[in-house]
Amino acid sequence: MEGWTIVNILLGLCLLMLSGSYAKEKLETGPTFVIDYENDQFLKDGEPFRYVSGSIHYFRVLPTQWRDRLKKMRMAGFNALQTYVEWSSHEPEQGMYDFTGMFDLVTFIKTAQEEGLAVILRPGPFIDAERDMGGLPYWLLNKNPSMRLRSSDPTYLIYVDNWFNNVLLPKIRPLLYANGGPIIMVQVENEYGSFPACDFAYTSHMRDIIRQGLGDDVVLFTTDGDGASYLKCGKIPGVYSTVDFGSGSSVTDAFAAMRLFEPRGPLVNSEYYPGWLDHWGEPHSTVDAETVAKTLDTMLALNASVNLYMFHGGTSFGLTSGANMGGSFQACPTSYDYDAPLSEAGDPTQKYWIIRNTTKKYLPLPAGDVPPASLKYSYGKVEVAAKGSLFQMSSFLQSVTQKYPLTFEGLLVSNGLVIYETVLPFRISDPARLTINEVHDRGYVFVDYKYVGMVSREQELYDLALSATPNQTISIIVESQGRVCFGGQINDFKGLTTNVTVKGYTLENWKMTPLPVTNVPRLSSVMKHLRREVSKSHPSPLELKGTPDGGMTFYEGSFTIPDTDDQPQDSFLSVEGWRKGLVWVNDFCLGRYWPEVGPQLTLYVPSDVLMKGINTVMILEYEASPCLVSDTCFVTLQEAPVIDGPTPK
Ligand code: NDJ
Repeated sequence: MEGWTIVNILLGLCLLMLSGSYAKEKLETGPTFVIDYENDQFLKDGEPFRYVSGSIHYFRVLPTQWRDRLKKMRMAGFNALQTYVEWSSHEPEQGMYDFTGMFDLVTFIKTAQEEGLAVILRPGPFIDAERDMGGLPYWLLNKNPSMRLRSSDPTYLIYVDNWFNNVLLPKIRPLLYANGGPIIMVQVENEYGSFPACDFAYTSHMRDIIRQGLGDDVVLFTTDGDGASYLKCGKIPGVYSTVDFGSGSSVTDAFAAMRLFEPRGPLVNSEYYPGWLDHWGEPHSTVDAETVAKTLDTMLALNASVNLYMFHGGTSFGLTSGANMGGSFQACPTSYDYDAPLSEAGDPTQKYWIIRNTTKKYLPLPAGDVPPASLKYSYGKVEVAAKGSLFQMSSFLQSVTQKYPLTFEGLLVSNGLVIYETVLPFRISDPARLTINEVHDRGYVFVDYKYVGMVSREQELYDLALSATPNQTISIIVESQGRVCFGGQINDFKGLTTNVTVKGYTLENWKMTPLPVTNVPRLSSVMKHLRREVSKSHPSPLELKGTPDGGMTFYEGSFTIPDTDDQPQDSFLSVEGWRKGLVWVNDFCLGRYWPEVGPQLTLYVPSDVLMKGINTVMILEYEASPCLVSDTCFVTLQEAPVIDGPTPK
């Protein structure tokens, strides 16, 4: 009996020790994600792994829609999500951080994990992505106007280091795969080889702070264009180099370029373009779905890992879209539909199904049905009425006076419009040449509040014939169309960036009044004053001191949503008949509109900005409203989007 007890105890002890060492081993190995150079593949928990991921930017989709979009991506057989982190969204003003609502990055990443997706994170700090200043905060240019962005300039790095070390990386670390989260890879900078600086001290610094903040258990990578000339400056020692390219490129050549820098390891296309970006005034970009699927198939057959940029583009709500510098300035529209597999409103397109058919050849499709497209509703015409002009509003706003004009950045204005005003101090010839060199980006010129013409960076029109007499007020309302987000000209100051001259004489003593269009609480409170003031005098749009056609004027109206179970639903706001401006629904800024040049003619109105009962629409029209003719002063909420409208020659 006694012997048995001893044996039992010994056996128990052995089991305990065994299970203890097993647990220890499990703890030591933990979840792992590494590059297997020998076999040209990734290893996830020791098993060969290849990802087919898609880009979805949390800052372009309302948080209530995140799960739906991620689920739809997972249901196409995709096993990973790729997203940028946008610094400017999280630190809109220096030292003021926002991780709430649409900027709740941690919840977005956790939602992806819950939906069965690994996460590939691209924290920048520069991201391009057709966002204002490529995602860098505008206020950097206030700190040091000659700051060398994306370089080892210490006046830049001080802010980057603070953002990464003290704010972002501590939030990311617990979400790494090794720590039980979904993040398997983290990108360093973004297509740095396309940036002229080629500052290796900067890219190694970025590598080092990310390593320090995240530890060794995460794969770091870079993404560059598919040519040796890009990879040359993009390559960072100790960081895995990948390439990006669309279906127009040769897969063989593109991966051959990658192999010049990574002779072994998995092949990766970090941005495979199923569509492409748009610019105002240029035809909507589309890419044939069958071609996209065919090239995807070719890459997957090579066991490459591929990220679709974008799987779902979403919307650059508010004033967040950026601009490119091609031959000249090219601003990006509000819609970021991108001709992606999920439309701007998150609906599976034909391209979705075609791509899913390709993915399923290589990765298992999860059980269940693909969530259906969301319901759309045509709420019809919404009548609006003029409420007051920008000039009237300016009397309730604070201004700054300086001898020479300040830029938006100098004034600490993130975006929107600034009214620049001066009094003509001398007699001029009739007409005289008014020169507004380097207006960024569009200037509407008024003499004694009467509109006299426009200057435009996009059209490279910088002067106009001015007829004015001494003591008349010259006002220039300057609009930012979005900061440059790609290439060497990202130090894109807005407003009047040089002096204004009349016949060569510099105009002095400028009063500058920023309009609070990016600050909803401030805008609402100023609108209250404006409504009260204007309602006293009942002016017609013509008397509102805007442009003769009712431009530079605010309009408001409302519509009612019935109290039924299936309401509210997604809708699209058509701005047909309007020229150029901004529109809000229930104080949510849908974005910029400019149907005059297209191709975007409607703005996406997600169901979540709507409510049962009364909903409000507010429009700030810069140029000309349809309201001078009776019965045409409205916008329309319709069921279908139009993002491929006609564009000028
Ligand atoms: O990394 C870039 C990504 O953020 C790469 N792209 C993408 C285009 O959608 C996106 O900006 C490029 N942009 S190459 C430059 C376009 C120039 C017209």
